[in-house]
Formats: sequence, structure tokens, C-alpha cells
Amino acid sequence: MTFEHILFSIEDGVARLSLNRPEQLNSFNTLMHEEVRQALKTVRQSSEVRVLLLTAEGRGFCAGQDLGDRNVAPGAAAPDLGDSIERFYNPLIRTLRELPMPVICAVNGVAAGAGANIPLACDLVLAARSASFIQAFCKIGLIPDSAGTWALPRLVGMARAKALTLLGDRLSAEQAVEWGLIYRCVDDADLRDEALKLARHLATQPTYGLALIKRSLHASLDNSFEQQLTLERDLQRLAGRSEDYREGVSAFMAKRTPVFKGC
Ligand code: LHQ
Repeated sequence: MTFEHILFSIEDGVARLSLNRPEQLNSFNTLMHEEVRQALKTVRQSSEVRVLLLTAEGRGFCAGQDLGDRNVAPGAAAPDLGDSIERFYNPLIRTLRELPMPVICAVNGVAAGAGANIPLACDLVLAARSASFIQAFCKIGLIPDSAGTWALPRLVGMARAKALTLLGDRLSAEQAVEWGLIYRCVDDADLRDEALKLARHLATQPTYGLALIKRSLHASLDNSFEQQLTLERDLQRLAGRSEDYREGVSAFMAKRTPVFKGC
């Protein structure tokens, strides 16, 4: 599979998808969207993949939509940006969130617009110390998309969500960790290795069980306490039927390292 705007590989259970339009700070044009969609379809359909690592090439992570593609000429009719959202951004965010495996995002540099919200749809976000997050939408008259308005209040609280989205200021990676927006911040030189180490670890873990953990945590944001208890019962029932549960317990009893298959 060859791509023009992304790099994609699968090795030892780890799928690596790297955004690769560095001169435009990896902003999304239609082709890049289509390539990402194709790669994610492969990830979803592969029985080999047990973790997805999303990264980017060059000095930035992603500057959101390629604005060159969405420039409105004087006198031209207003564009239907909702159509771009419906066709590209919403499906991308849904797919990342719903993949039945851990999704790690390594943010190597500036993440702006949709590029700041795509990481928030992933499960574990690591960022280089020099990276930053900018809800740039307000500067061009738009609203945060890619589920930013959903994720931000839940992650950082309404006061900070409003400040980030109404002011469009740059949030440093360290501050993003402090605010609970992302998981960890590491030295720039260590980002790739740390992200890969985490991915390789997760690729040896009980993938099916991890997918159920994701599902239960996502559901908890909308569920009542009682609904969540019921869901935990149901998902634990499924987890208990997995081969990895048998292996986990039998390895524990035998005081040996478990060998999980992911199912
Ligand atoms: C870019 C971009 C870019 C094209 C940097 N496009 N070239 C959804 C549906 C439909 C339509 C609308 O949008 C959406 C969702 C969205 O994502 S809206 C938000 C779109 N993104 C932005 O508003 C961010 C725009 N970029 C910036 O504010 C800055 O570039 C940031 C703060 C990201 C980085 O600043 P610097 O580090 O100073 O870099 P730079 O501005 O010099 O950019 C480097 C190059 O990348 C430059 O090209 P050049 O040829 O001059 O070297 C930029 O034009 C290009 N670039 N973002 N979104």
C-alpha cells in the first residue's frame, strides 16, 4: 500500500500511521483524509493489529484543515463546511474513538484546529515538551469541530474549555498535562521511542479486554451510576469468556508471564 500524504506500516501488532505533509504542517486536504480513512479501514479489518500509533512527520503535528483548500474567493457562494465535517472529520473521529484497541497519539509539535482535537479522540496522548495545542477555529470565525466541543469541557472543565476556544491561545504540552487534556509530556528527543515503547507494550496485552475497558469508560460519560453498574456486569461477562482471561489467570496462578493473543 503506497500513500502520498501518510506513512503507514504494521509490525508486531503495532499499526503506525504518520501524517506526512510536513510543509503544510500536516494540514488535511481531501487526499490525506482519504488515505487516513483507507489506513484506518485496514487497521479495523486486520486481525493482526493490536494497537494504533498515530504520529506526524516534520516540526508540526497537524494544523487542521488545509485552509488553501477552503479559501472563499470574493463574491463566491458560501461553502458548505458542514459537508466537510460530515464526510471527513466526523467519520475520522468516530473511527478513532471506536477502534477496538488502544489508540496512542504522539504529538510532536503544534496541533491546531481539527489537528488539536484529533488527539483527544485517541486513548493515550503523549506530547513532545515543545508541542502545543491551539483551538485556532475562533480566529477564522469557526467553531471547534472534530468533537472538540464535546471533549474539552469533559477533560478540562467548562471555564478552561471556554478560555481555550474563545481566545485561541497556545496551550503548552506541559500545561495540557497539568489540565488533564493529555496523558504525558516527554522530552522532544524521546517522543518517538516512548510512544513506540508504549505501543509495543500494549500490543502484547489482552486487546479484547482493553477494548471493553475503552467502551465502558466512554459509556460512563453519558450513563447514570446504575446504568454503568449494569454495563460493567455485561462487559465483564464478555471479558470472562475471552481466551486472554483464561491465560491471564492461569499465568498468575502458575507465577509465569502470560502470553496474550488479543482475543
Ligand atoms: C497551512 C496551515 C493550514 C494550509 C499552516 N492550511 N497551510 C473543518 C472543516 C472545513 C473547513 C474548515 O476547517 C475545519 C477544521 C479546522 O481545522 S479549522 C482550523 C484550521 N487551522 C488553522 O486555522 C490553523 C492555521 N495555522 C496556524 O495558525 C499556524 O500555521 C500554526 C499556529 C499552526 C503554526 O504557526 P507557525 O509555527 O508560525 O507556522 P506557519 O504559520 O509559518 O506555517 C508553516 C507553513 O504551513 C506555512 O506555509 P508557508 O508556505 O508560508 O511556509 C503555512 O501557510 C502552512 N500552514 N497551517 N491550516
